[in-house]
Amino acid sequence: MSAVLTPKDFATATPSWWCPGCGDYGVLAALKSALAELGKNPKDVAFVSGIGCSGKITGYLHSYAFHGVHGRALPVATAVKLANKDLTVIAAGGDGDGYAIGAGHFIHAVRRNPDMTYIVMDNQTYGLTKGQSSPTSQTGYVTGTSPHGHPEAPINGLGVALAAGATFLARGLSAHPKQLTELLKQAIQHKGFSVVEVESPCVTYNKINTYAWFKENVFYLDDTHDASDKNAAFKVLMAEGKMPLGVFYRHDRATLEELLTHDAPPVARLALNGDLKRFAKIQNSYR
Ligand SMILES: Cc1ncc(C[n+]2csc(CCOP(=O)(O)OP(=O)(O)O)c2C)c(N)n1
Ligand code: SF4
Ligand SMILES: [Mg+2]
Repeated sequence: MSAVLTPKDFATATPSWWCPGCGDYGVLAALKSALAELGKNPKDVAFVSGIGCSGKITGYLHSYAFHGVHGRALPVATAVKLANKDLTVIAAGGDGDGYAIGAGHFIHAVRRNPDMTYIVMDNQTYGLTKGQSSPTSQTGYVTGTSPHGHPEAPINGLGVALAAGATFLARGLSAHPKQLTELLKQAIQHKGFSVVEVESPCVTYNKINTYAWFKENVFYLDDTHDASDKNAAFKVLMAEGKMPLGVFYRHDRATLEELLTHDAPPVARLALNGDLKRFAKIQNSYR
């Protein structure tokens, strides 16, 4: 591996299962660029994902990786961070993974503020299971399970996170690699829990939120937005109309690791020579 790392150093040989044109390719490319530009090494990165088309991303990024259970990426990633504080921990998953089945974990991870980055790959649908409605689907989205149109209003995931005590909130678009790389770099560098929601079109199932739709319906926050102002962040996140992109909020407070001050050795450094007889006895007591 060359001394100066490039995005290629973060590539795996795994053939992609994503459909041609899927927005998730843009997320992967931007993440590789961000890690290379930050001078990270694959051995210093642990990448955890949920289940979904989005969750496959861990297979395509050369790093330590755990492709886990639907909606459960964040507790796993938090444990990885607590056991190995020197690792750069990144978690990723879909809008269903993070805002539906994993919503409870999402709120509490935000509240606990472990130092890691969470990427919500938002395609406004359940891609892997063939295009059902998700918590971010637009009202009226017609799917196999909502033939008369999805009746619910979309959730405001970043607004929820701000209310839960978020310390870094951003939104990007997978079709804008330069801007997305910059957002991901800032998120990874932030000390605390960074949420980056990336609009990542599902070209196969979502015929509403297409690349053309995003072109017409997004705008970038300009210099007048003060990302240290929580009320300003709320205002811009709650506003009706076009979807804002950029960094909404940035705030410093103690991380989960800093608050856990006991001096137990990291789990990763414990010898695997436990008392197996005692372990069996404990297990048997629960039969
Ligand atoms: C516990 C559990 N419930 C349901 C499923 C079925 N399932 C797999 S992926 C998925 C939703 C995927 O949507 P999303 O998280 O938005 O990811 P995408 O495929 O759109 O990237 C569901 C419901 C599962 N694998 N595990
Ligand atoms: S089904 Fe949609 S989200 Fe899944 S790989 Fe294909 S385009 Fe991407
Ligand atoms: Mg999805």
